[in-house]
Amino acid sequence: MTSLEPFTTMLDLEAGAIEPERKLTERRLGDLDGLFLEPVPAERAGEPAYTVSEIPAPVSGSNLLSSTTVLQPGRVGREFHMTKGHYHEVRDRAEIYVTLAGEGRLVMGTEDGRHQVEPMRRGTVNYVAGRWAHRSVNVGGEPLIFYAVYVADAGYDYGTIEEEGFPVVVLAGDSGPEVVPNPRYRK
Ligand code: PAN
Ligand code: ZN
Repeated sequence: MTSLEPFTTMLDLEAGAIEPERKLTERRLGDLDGLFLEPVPAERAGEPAYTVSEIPAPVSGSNLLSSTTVLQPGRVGREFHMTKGHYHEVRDRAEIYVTLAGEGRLVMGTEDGRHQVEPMRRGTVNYVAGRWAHRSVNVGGEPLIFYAVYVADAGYDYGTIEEEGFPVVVLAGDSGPEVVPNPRYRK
């Protein structure tokens, strides 16, 4: 068993920044090519999409990892900016998302084809149950910022979502965001 000494980190509740910053992952729109219904235009490949700033802990089923995600607003075609989305590699590992700013939708799906979409806005606490793949979608005009806490050995399975997608996608409609069946969903 890997245990830690107690420690404290500052989280900027407005900007999501973690102080001191330890592990920052940056994703650009080009990293998401193939996940949107439309290809990411070559001239937009370098556009920042989101950052994930993690509070590290040794990988084990008894430690907790946490991170803030800052997801920039925008669209590719009619589809809102989103994270790659993943199942946890250890399928039954759950997670909690606390939204600090912005407006989003948390799109979730199971391996047997069910889906659920939950709101994200300042103050929402989304419980992502084990075995549910999850993707955050920024449907607003400001960065969507949320703090996530998860079992440290959860891991990431991105490949299944890259191959199959989620059962639904979130598109900009005439009167706001619309959740519609994913025409490219492959089960
Ligand atoms: C989150 C996500 C983060 C970025 O910390 O990893 O929002 O999304 P992708 O990992 O799908 O690119 C989380 O769900 N961790 O388990
Ligand atoms: Zn996760």
